[in-house]
Order: sequence, then structure tokens, then C-alpha cells
Amino acid sequence: MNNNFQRDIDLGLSAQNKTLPSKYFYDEIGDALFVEIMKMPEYYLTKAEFDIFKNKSQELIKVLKLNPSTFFELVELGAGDGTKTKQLLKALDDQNYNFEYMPIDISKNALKHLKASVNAELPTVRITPKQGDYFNVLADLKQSEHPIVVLFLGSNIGNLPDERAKEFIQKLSDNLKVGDRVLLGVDLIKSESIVLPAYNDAQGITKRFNLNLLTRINKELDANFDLNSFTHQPEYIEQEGIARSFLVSTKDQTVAIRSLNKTFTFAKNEKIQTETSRKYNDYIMKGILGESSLKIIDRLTDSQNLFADYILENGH
Ligand code: AVJ
Repeated sequence: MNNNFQRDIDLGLSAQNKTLPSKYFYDEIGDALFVEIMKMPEYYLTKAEFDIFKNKSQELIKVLKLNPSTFFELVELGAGDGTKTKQLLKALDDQNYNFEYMPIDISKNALKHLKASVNAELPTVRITPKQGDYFNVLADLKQSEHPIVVLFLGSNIGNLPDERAKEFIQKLSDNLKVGDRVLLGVDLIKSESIVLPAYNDAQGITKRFNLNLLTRINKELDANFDLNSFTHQPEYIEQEGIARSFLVSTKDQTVAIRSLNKTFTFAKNEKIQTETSRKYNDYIMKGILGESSLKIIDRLTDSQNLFADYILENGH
């Protein structure tokens, strides 16, 4: 990881338009800050998807075409804290559906915490965490004849540029059998007045989350970024439906990254892009599904129409 980290930071900061990959937000501090972001009143995404899972669990079960007597694997990509998923697990468990819940994550620690909380709250739900790469675990599961329902929630796919998202969908469908289903949660395109505050909460948690990337580079690559000389700047273009986060240099400055034996110069007002958060509509979703065999069979939204859970089925 550290070698990749070092290489990716070097590449991103050496480019004409500087970038840093958003996947590196999530060290221990970043994980905790993201939990705080989800509690911010401006961050509507988590609340909206929770609304669907809490108030439309019966509809979810229906559109996923689940059968109480046919065993299935409920696979979740990314462990999270399970707040949303537990609503669905509870509804399935109450109605005696025959299934096993299988969260997949790279982090052993995240899986350990999730298993403990599911065991405590829903002791009759079978949970088998799988540590590893999403696609390796799915490739293993493809060997079994049980139907699979994949959950990929939280608009996590939105961090991928459209071309990468398309590749992700293609790989996902390659690792599923005919008839397997996917529940893909995405944020919907809406006005700037709602989206921008979600990435610029009044308490400044998102700002700390963004700046933590520089703290992480300082710690792990022995660098000397001055956190007071960069500001957090989110932008959103409603016509394209993409929110982007930047760190902006507030002055002409030079930063040394000792583990790279290099210095990087930043002009006053120069931007480093740290994140892309794509928003969707049916047209964009269809474009991303592209030539893959995953097809939209339904879509549920929250009561305010902020967020959508697309139900996809894998064809031939
Ligand atoms: C977890 C990728 C869905 O893009 O909204 C939250 C991460 N970044 N605030 C998003 C995030 C800044 C989030 N996702």
C-alpha cells in the first residue's frame, strides 16, 4: 500500500492539473471524519438512502424478487457500519427469508465491528464476512449455484469517473450469474443549493476530511504541507451532475516530500482536485451500464426524491 500511495501522490502532484486520489481519504482519522460527515445535517445522502431502507424495505424485497423459500447470498460491497443494511436484514429475518449476509471489505477491522453489531442486534441473521478484493470474492461465489443479491450503497460508485464506473459495472456483471441482482445506490442530480452544502458543512467536518489527506502525506511520506496554507473548495456543475472537491493553495509555496526526495511548487490559487462525486439520472445510469449484461429492472427513491436505489438484473 505505502509504495502505491507514494507513487500515486507523486503522479498526482506532478501533473499539469494536480490531483490526489480520494481513496486515500480513508485512514483511521478519515474513517472517523466520514462517520461525522454522515451525521451533518447538510449531508443528505446517507439520510435519504436510510429512508428508503427503513420505510420501503417491503418494496425493496419485492423489486429484488426475493423468494422466502429459495436460499440466497446477500453480498455487500464495502462493510460500512451497516446502519442501512440492518433495516433490510431485519425485514428479511422477520419474514423468515432464507439467506446469508456476506459483507466484503478490505478492512478486517471494519468487518469485525460490523459482525459484532449484526450479531448483537439481529442474532438470528447468518453473517459471514469476507475479507478481500470485491471481485476475487465474487469470482469465488460464482462457483456456487445460489442466487446472489449484491448491495453497493451510498453512491460510492460516484467517486469513479464514468469510464472507470463502466469498467467496474462490466467486471461486476462478469462475476455474476444470469438472474443475479444488484442494488446500486446513487445520489441524484439536483440543484447546487442542495449539493454544495453537503460538501461544505457549516461545522467544517468536510473541510477537515479533505485537509486530512495532506496530514496523511505529511505523516506517511515525511512531507511538510502547511495546513493553514490550503483551503477546502467544493464545486458543482448541475448541467453535468458532478461535484468536485479541491484543496486550494492560498499563496505561492513549495512543499517538500522527503520520502520522494522532491519538492512541489504551488502557485497562489492553484487547485488540487481530491474528489469527484458523480450524481445520476436514468440517462447517465444507462450509459454506465453500457454494453454490460446488467439491466435496470426497477428504481426506488426516498420521500424527497434526493437519492435512488437502482435494481439491476444480470442477463445473458
Ligand atoms: C462516500 C463517496 C459517497 O462522495 O459523497 C463525503 C464521500 N466526500 N463528503 C461522497 C464524501 C465528501 C462520499 N462517498
